[in-house]
Amino acid sequence: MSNKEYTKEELNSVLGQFGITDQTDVSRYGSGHINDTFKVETKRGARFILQRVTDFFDQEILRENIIRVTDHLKAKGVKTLDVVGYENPWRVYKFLEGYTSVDLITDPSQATLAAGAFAAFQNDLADLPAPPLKAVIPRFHDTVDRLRLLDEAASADIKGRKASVAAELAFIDARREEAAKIVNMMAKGEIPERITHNDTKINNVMLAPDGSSVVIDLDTTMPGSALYDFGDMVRTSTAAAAEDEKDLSKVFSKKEYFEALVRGYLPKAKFLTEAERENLAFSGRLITLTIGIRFLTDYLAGDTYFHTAYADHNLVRCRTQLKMVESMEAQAEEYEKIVRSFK
Ligand code: ADP
Ligand code: GN1
Ligand code: MG
Repeated sequence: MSNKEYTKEELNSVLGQFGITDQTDVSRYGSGHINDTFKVETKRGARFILQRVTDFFDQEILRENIIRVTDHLKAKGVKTLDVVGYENPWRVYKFLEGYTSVDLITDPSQATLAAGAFAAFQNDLADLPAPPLKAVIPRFHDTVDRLRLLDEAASADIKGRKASVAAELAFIDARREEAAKIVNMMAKGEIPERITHNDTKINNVMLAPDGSSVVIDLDTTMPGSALYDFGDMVRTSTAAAAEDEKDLSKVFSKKEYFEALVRGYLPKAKFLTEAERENLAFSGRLITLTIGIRFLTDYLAGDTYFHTAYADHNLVRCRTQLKMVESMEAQAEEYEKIVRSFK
């Protein structure tokens, strides 16, 4: 879906609902694929993030989850998103001054910091009082269900694109069995369900020069697996090139960054069970394949879910994900060894 256009009047009227009337500039911000995000500058100098939440989420559940999670973290003295106001489908956060997010890591220390931040996030939410957070998008990381949705989109083929993605479909088909591994282990109780972030891509953590960090984009914080969180860090933090790089020769997973991630994650993720630790390296391949499946599904279904900037953007993204899977498969033994070396 291309970014929706809003008139100045619409945005001013929304800001008015939140008591903000002295804005000097409201402009598109960040590179998130889901929500419509704006940076708001004001006369008094205060800055805000205004977001229009996607209609794909259950809005009421989302609002409740965000408020519970941010309140819980704040009560613990953990820096988190500061909610100025929340009126579905819009919300305003204070702008996190002094922090930046990156789409691509340029130094391994960023991977170490990000991994530590996401591990701490899981720790900090482990004692969130009952009831459990509800699922904003049910079966979000359920790879088996994601394959079912891909099959549906391929059979319907509403855009007539299926024939052109035969190679991508074959790549995915060859991995169907292993794609079910974690879903099956969770169903059998061999991998525990925890409160997890579920969208740990590198631009969802804001970093400051002094090494402090704030985990953002809390929309998918809900019951999940620590493996999916670690896996998405591997997908995005070990990437040598952008998620939409067209030159696939530039796309691979960097071992040095994988090691930096494990170094940041394991010391703070003492909660992991043996079965979780054993699947950390695998989880990178799995979640990368899953996101590849999701990009391809959206491409076949006519690009309705992820924001796209051009016609085959989702296909380009799918191809980088499959290339990343190949690269991680080629380094699987080395990645396993790195995880074991931190015991
Ligand atoms: P999406 O769900 O679409 O990815 P995000 O909540 O991740 O939306 O926001 C998109 C981007 O906006 C982030 O990657 C980050 O760069 C920036 N951002 C979000 N919240 C804040 C904030 N409170 N302060 C500063 N920047 C922010
Ligand atoms: C989306 O919202 P954003 O851009 O941080 C998506 C993730 C995908 C990611 C792929 C709620 O993340 O699941 O992994 O794009 N978020 C949602 O880049 O679907
Ligand atoms: Mg985001």
